Amino acid sequence: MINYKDLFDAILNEFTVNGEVHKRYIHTIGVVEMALTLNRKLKLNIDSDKVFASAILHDVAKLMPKEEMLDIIKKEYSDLYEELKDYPNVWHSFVGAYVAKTKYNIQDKETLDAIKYHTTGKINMNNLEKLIFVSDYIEKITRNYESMIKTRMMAYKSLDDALIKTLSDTIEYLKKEDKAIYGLTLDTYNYYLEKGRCNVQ
Ligand code: DGI
Ligand code: FE
Ligand code: FE
Repeated sequence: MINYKDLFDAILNEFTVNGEVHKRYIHTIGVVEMALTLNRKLKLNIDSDKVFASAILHDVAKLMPKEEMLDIIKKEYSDLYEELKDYPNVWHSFVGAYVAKTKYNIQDKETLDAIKYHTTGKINMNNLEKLIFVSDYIEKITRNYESMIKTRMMAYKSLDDALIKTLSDTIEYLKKEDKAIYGLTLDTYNYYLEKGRCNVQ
């Protein structure tokens, strides 16, 4: 059973730094709002406790010091350490799943996986994973660039179309910024490149 108020309070506390509420908090509230809205509008029928918990906790590790994150990856994801170590932007999603489990007692595997893969995606995502991945990109409070507004309009009609657009925009952005693309992000992109793949569960 998820206690909504406890999680709201906890995340406000996570994202309050030196007495100031960090922008990450309002981004998180935006993701909660978007994920619950899309779940309803698209009639995905995903358990709302899972949607709420994965949305509110998706960036829970975002402000954790990098050394602390790397320590957790070394211990908890030792098999991924070598490949993950050069991709600090990706760490918070893996570490976030660990924090959700150990600090916030989330036991549901689907919720934990939606957090774990919210940055990279993965092949063969379920609807909850797709929902959190897309909502993270198009939430209304802090993501208001023109290209995202287009993706948002798309998402109100088709989660799969929005997923492909989110993936291609992310890859484009990383290329433009000359950033190395993590293997799992590329695998996800390649997997979903052919639109037909989206409906394979
Ligand atoms: O945590 P958020 O800012 O809400 O969003 P996010 O978790 O999707 O992504 C965080 C950052 O990670 C964003 O600047 C894009 C970057 N990122 C996503 N995939 C990859 C990546 N960076 C690298 N280097 N490689 C990736 O594959
Ligand atoms: Fe994130
Ligand atoms: Fe986010």
